[in-house]
Amino acid sequence: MSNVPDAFISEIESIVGAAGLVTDPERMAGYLTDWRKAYRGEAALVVRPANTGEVASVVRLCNRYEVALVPQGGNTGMCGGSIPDASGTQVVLSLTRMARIREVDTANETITVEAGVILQTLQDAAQQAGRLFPLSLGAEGSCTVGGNLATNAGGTAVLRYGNMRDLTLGLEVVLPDGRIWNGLRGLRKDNTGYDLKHLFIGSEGTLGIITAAVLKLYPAVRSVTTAWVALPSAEAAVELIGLVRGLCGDRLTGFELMSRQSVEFVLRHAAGCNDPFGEAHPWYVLIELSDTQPDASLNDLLETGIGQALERGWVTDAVLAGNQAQVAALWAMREGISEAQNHEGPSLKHDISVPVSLISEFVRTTDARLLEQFPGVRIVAYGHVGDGNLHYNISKPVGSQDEAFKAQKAAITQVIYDATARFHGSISAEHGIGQAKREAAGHYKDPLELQLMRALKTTFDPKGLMNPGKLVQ
Ligand code: FAD
Ligand code: 2HG
Ligand code: ZN
Repeated sequence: MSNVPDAFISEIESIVGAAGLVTDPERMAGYLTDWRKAYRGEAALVVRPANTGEVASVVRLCNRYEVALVPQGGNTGMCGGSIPDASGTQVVLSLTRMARIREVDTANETITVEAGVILQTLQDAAQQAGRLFPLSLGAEGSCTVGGNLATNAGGTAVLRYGNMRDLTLGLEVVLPDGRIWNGLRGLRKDNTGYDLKHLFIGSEGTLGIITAAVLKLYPAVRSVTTAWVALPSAEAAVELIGLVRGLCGDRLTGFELMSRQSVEFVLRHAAGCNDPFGEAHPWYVLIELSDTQPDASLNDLLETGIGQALERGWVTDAVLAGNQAQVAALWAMREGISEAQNHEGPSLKHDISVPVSLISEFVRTTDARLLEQFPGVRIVAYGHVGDGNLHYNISKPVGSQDEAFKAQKAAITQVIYDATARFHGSISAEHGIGQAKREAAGHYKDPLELQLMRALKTTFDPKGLMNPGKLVQ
């Protein structure tokens, strides 16, 4: 027995056909939990429309029956935004069948894609056109453009190219009443009023369903240099990024910081990962330089930078990747941290940002406070230093019980978010709010901003049917 009327189900089926409808509990299971299995929900059914017209008809029908919708892409989000609640009355709307590259316009340096296109497929399509689509993140083999837009995803190339918002020129969106907004304009200049696409980017499915986007392309990269560098402190990383940026300018395209604890987890759990150094160091960075010229002498440039940093004591050891396999191995160590931490029991994720200049002070004081109040917790700090973004994640003490650790969640998180607020930071740098941080956002976000956000939500979605329980209260 479903929690929605039979007539609703048969009308849905008449829109999307049998191929677009999932009601079998076994087939539905994968849509009801996230990749970490941290969130679990129930749904009346899963609907998988094949085109924008079908999405619009489904949304119109849900509006008529007052059935809530939960948009879903690759289900790789970190905050439970794509998972329905426990009521079994919501409909999961999966965009994964909408996976067409609609147009590549090399003269305009744009690509138009549907929301269900996998990020890696988009990167490959850009490459085939002799261009670069620069968004890059660990889940790129399974996350979708719709999810990247709805969470305004960041990743490892933001310091050079910006986040998903910066890479977007136009959107097509199905509004909560089923109307289709065609904002698929590939314009770099358009000052004709409020820039509506920016409302949908980062809205986590609470204002409408993104069905397609016009995205920016960049010149293809023809030379790359990658280094793995050991550092004595997080402070040294901030000094080093300033030095390398000063030397290399826009050629600096990656600068990822990792604590020893993070690297240890990867070495322990990720097959084929080896420590490039003979001894342990407190911190590491992965540096990537790239250039559109095939013979850009990037190795020389990076060696110069690292040499200067060694003299100043900011670097204690370094290796440059000698071939493509070594480049991939270094990136695997960085991108493997998230998965590796899952093997160490429950973890508390804190995707925070502070001004770059305050990162080391944040780490020093927050580490001390946490270890004093919660002895033995393992602090897994890593992230995108150029963006001031740390994944300040916490694993339980060795040998402690999962439940005892989980019971401390609120207290641990409060220490970290209070510190973030003291350092004028954000409690969500790139993963969004979803269901995980909704309460915290209510506490740490400016009340006027919250009020304006609620007013927008009511204007766009007066019946509250778009991803209820997520992002805004
Ligand atoms: P989902 O998880 O399916 O959905 C995410 C949110 O978007 C939900 O609220 C959902 O309702 C909404 N949504 C999805 N599609 C649509 C649509 N078409 N219209 C409206 N709303 C929609 N994120 C970063 O920013 N940087 C990283 O470096 C990064 N690294 C990651 C590494 C790993 C290993 C993993 C698992 C995740 C990582 N993420 C990272 C999280 C990141 O948010 C996602 O990977 C990605 O952006 C989400 O895409 P998705 O298709 O999986 O979206
Ligand atoms: C990353 O940068 C992702 O690896 C995931 O944003 C972070 O798992 C995390 O906390
Ligand atoms: Zn990240």
